This record gives sequence, structure tokens and C-alpha cells, in this order.
Amino acid sequence: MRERSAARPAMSLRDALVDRARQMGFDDVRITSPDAIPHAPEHLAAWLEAGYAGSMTWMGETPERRSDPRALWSEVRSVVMLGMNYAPSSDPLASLAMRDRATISVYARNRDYHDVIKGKLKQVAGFLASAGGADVKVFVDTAPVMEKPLAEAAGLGWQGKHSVLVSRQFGSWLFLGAIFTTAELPFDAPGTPLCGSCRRCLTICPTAAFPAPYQLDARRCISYLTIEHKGPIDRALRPLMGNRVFGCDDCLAVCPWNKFAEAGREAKIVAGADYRAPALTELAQLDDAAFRLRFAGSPVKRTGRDRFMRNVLIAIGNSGDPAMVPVAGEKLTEDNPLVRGAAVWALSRLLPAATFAALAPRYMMGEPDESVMAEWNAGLEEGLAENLAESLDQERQVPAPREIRQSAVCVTRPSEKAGKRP
Ligand code: B12
Ligand code: SF4
Ligand code: SF4
Repeated sequence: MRERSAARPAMSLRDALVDRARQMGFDDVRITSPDAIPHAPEHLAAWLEAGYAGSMTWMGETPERRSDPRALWSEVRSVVMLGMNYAPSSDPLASLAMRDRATISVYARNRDYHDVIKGKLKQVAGFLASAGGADVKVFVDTAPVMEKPLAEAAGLGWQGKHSVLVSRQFGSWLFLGAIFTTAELPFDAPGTPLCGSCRRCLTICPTAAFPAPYQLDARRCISYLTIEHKGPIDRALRPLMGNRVFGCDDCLAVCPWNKFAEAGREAKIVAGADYRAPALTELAQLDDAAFRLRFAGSPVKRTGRDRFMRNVLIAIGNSGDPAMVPVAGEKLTEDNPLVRGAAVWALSRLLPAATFAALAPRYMMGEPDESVMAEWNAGLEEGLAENLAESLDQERQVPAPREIRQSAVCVTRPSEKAGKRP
């Protein structure tokens, strides 16, 4: 079925479609056959089998439909894949070094792309339906469709080792959308993989979420942890998250192919200034109503205020800034145990161990939730372990009596120097 390009029976319809899509703000449009991703079923099955989907159980609900457009819609004859450039105009990772600020991933720094792209896709598809007398269905992460392999098959680019589609022209920064149609359109040539020996995206990942090139264990990915994962985040991963409170761009941002990318032109999805590096203290003040107002229309709203607050508190815990203690302390009496638990963790990182231990009984006494109790207990244990390690260190560092007499240096405990718990 992939051989439809030679005759090009509907060339003019194709060109008109491409024109229309470009007018609507799409930066690239290519067409592929519905049978163009024969390896997708086995790759998806292996990914699910390995447990890499974590709690995204919906990924495994209809795998045969997800990995084969014909199983989703038996009448589909062509798959039109569209890309919209959202490349940032400045370094997307710059805010990672600002410990009192939050980093929100580039894709979420404006209106929700699902809304923006779906509206535009519907208009392009409407044109195709009327000009070509065809049936159409549009998807932008709104149905079980594997958009990345389809985009590669259509020639928009190739799946990089981080699994995201990379374009020669736009680097890692393309949103994808799809139009399935009964129209018999000419197909484009598939994308050629151009990663070569590069491994930058794999090595930069802060949580080591790639067990192998092209395979992402979502359970370790900060994007999954901050957006999809509903409960408390694995304690071992929290310190690695830094100040990323919604999504993550590290693997995308380091790709050398980004050097060809020009800043996105669709005003509704290019990064807005007030999303760039908001102060953690500002975000921590948001109650439910203020959160909904602040992030109205943005993907951030999707997590809901409490899950977002969990992420903000983790960033606060990672800030190393004792001035944030009162901000985290206020959250100890929140209604949602998810927020209370994250506040306990943040305090366990910011307070000296003795102060944390003194605070604990007051809150543990009336704590009805097991997961929050577990946070207190883990914080106390870690404090004890740190104390023990430090006293051993100090024993090792204590100089012999003769040396003390000679130098008369006052030994400062390492934790006091760092402003961290003793
Ligand atoms: C589930 C999901 C997630 C999950 C899991 C991501 C993942 N890699 O699967 C989480 C929440 C982690 C996530 C994160 C992000 N996502 Co997301 N996500 C999706 C979604 C809904 C499905 C992806 C999917 O099918 N995964 C299942 C796996 C099995 O498929 P795959 O990733 O294509 O895997 C392929 C490879 O593993 C390959 N393979 C396997 N073994 C081998 C071996 C070899 C040798 C080779 C060559 C290949 C190979 O075969 C698989 C099939 O092709 C799509 C939308 C959609 N409906 O397609 C958006 C989508 C992929 N996400 C998108 C974005 C923007 C992101 C983030 C950048 C957001 C952010 N900044 O935080 C991150 C990127 C993280 C990353 N490195 O992937 C965009 C990507 C656009 C693009 N240019 O590719 C999409 C397409 C949404 C859209 N419409 O624009 N996402
Ligand atoms: S988005 Fe971040 S955490 Fe997820 S795989 Fe990429 S670098 Fe790793
Ligand atoms: S960073 Fe390197 S390995 Fe990763 S997608 Fe880009 S070119 Fe490929």
C-alpha cells in the first residue's frame, strides 16, 4: 500500500491541502499510508510489558487500535501528519539554575496545544472534506494514535534516541497532529534517522529515564512524574527533579538539531513571559481559585492545584534556601495529604535535623493519613542517618591532640557551613 506516490492521483488536492494547513499556522505537513508503521505493535507491546507506562493504564487499553490506524478506523486511506513549531526564543533550560524559581516546560508556557491545534486541524480537515469529498477524523493526542512513528513515516523527521520526533528544520520542537481521511492522497517519503553516534539526550536526563536508546521508562521521567503521576513521587527521584514543576525539556533542549530551529510563530503556543521562571514563593501562595485563574487555558491546569503544589514543594525542598521554610511550613495543615506529605519532605531538606525532629511530634500526633506519617518517619530516619554519618566523619576528622595544640583551629561542622541540617 505504501506505493501510492508514483501516480499521484490527487496531486492538486494535496497541494491545496498543504497550502491550507500552512495558512492555518502549521509548519510542516506530510502524508503517509495507514499501514506505514508495521513495527509499532511490537514496540508498543514491549514498552507496556516492561511496565514503562507506569500508571498511564490508558496507554494499554486498546493497543491494536493505537498501533495501527486501520484498526482504529477501517476506512482510512491516508494519514496526514502535521507539525507546529513551538521552539523557544531563549534558552529553555536557563531557569534550572535559579533555585528560588520554578521551571515550567516550554510546551506548557502558553495556551494548551491540544486546544489550539485541534481547532486548526478541524479547519484543515473541513477543507479536505469539502474539496476532496472525503471523510475525515482529526487527532492531537486525543485518541489512541501513535503520532511519532506516523510522523516519521510521513517524513516530518525521525524519532530521536529520546523517542521524540526530531525535524531537520525545527529540531525537537514540533507539536504533532493527525488527520485520518478516506481520500487517496499521494504519500511522502519517510524520515531518515540522523542521530548517528550522538547520545546527548540520553546522558543529560537527570533521572536516567532511558534504559536504552529509543526507550523511555516513563516512571522515571520528570514529565510523567510532574504531570501524569497522581500520588507521592518516589523519594529517590525527588532530589533529581530540581525546580522542574511541570514537564521537562532537558533531552529536547540538548539536541544539536535545534540549532536550525527558528522561534515558533504561533502566538498562542510560544512561551509567554510569566511562565518563564515564576518565583516558587508566588506559586506556593496559589489556592484553588487563584491556581485556576493563573493557569487558565494552559496545560498546567491539567494537574489540578494540589498535584501542582506537590511539585512546587519538591522544588522548594530542592532550593536549599532556608528562607523557604515558612512557605513550606504553611502547607503542613493543608487538607490534601499529598500536599502535606510534600511539605514534610521539603522541610526535612531545609531544616536542621534537630529542628525537624522537634517539629515532628506536634504534627504527627494528629496526622490521620498513613502516607504523611510515612513522610515524617522517613524524614526523621534520614536525619538520624545523616547525624550518624556526620559524627563518624567528625571522628575521622578530629586531629590528634598534638595537632590541635599546634593549630588551635576552630572546627566548623560541614552542615553549619552549608546552612543544612547538622
Ligand atoms: C504517553 C506520552 C507521554 C509519556 C511517555 C512518553 C513516551 N516517550 O512514550 C510522558 C508523560 C513521559 C510524555 C512526555 C513528554 N511528551 Co508526550 N506523549 C505521549 C503520547 C500520548 C503517546 C506516546 C506513545 O505512544 N508512547 C508509547 C511508546 C511505545 O511509543 P514511542 O515513544 O513512539 O516509542 C517508539 C520507540 O520506543 C520505538 N522503539 C522501540 N524500541 C526501539 C528500538 C529501536 C532500535 C528503534 C529505532 C526504535 C525503537 O518504537 C516505538 C514506536 O515507534 C504522545 C501523543 C500520541 N498520541 O502519540 C505524546 C507526545 C509524544 N508527547 C509530546 C511531548 C511534547 C512530550 C514532552 C516533550 C513534554 C514535556 N516537555 O514534558 C515529554 C518528552 C519526554 C520524552 N523524552 O519522551 C509530543 C511529542 C512531539 C514530538 N515532536 O515528537 C507528543 C507527540 C504529543 C503531540 N501531539 O505533540 N509523553
Ligand atoms: S523529559 Fe526530562 S526526565 Fe524525561 S526523559 Fe527527557 S530529560 Fe529525562
Ligand atoms: S540529542 Fe542526539 S541522539 Fe538525541 S535526538 Fe538529538 S541527535 Fe538524536
